Amino acid sequence: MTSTPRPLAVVTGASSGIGRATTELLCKSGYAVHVVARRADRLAELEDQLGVTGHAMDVADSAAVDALASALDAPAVLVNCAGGARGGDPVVDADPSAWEWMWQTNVLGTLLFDRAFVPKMKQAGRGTVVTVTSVAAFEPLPNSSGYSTSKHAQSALTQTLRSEMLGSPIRIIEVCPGIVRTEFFHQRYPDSPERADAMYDGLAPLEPMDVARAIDFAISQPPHVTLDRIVIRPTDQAGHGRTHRRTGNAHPEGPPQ
Ligand code: 8X3
Repeated sequence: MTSTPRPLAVVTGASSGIGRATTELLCKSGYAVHVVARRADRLAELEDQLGVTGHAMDVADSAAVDALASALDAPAVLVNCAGGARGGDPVVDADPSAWEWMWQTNVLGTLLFDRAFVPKMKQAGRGTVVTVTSVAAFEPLPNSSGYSTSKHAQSALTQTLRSEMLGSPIRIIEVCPGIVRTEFFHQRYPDSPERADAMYDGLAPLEPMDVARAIDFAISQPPHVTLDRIVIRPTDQAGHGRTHRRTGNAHPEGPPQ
């Protein structure tokens, strides 16, 4: 008796946070998951714990992305989760190298993975692409211009791809999370762990698994159903930078970004 091969999934930014939680759920659902991240040690842990296959690379490395796509069959699911923010300065003090990193990782990284894998999905006659953007993809926030512009661009890329896929069975899903308890703020403010921790003061943020469940739900809909754009926030957040906090350290408009 021959066994049916498991459907393939590719997840970028899988070493922590939403990417990792999504990988866990995809494994539970029976996907053979290929995980992409920069940190090889984290990938090795994931391989041990979840039985996934790790690929240590930068998502903005076009040759590496193309080589990975050539080595794999068409995935049933691609999750673009790699990304992040660097710094929190006003526009007039913006650091171009931080902008470059954000645009490379958030925008170009998504483009390279879409460009490498979507044609294979089309050829296979099925596929779902999930791109994790942010509430910053449609709500700019002061002191967050590099992140917000890159997330707007990533969202525009995703919406454009959806239009271009019209008439094909490929589903394009955008997930826009608000505040999630991840390494996001610590990577954003590496020199100020206090500033990073303050982002969670007095509120109940989303946990990575909250977002992963939404992704899992979207993926598991019947093929004719596309959850086009999912906005998911903590109940304590009414807008990007607009939060309800229960401590004395209240930030009615959010702490300075
Ligand atoms: C980050 C969203 O609200 O934590 O993507 O700044 S927020």
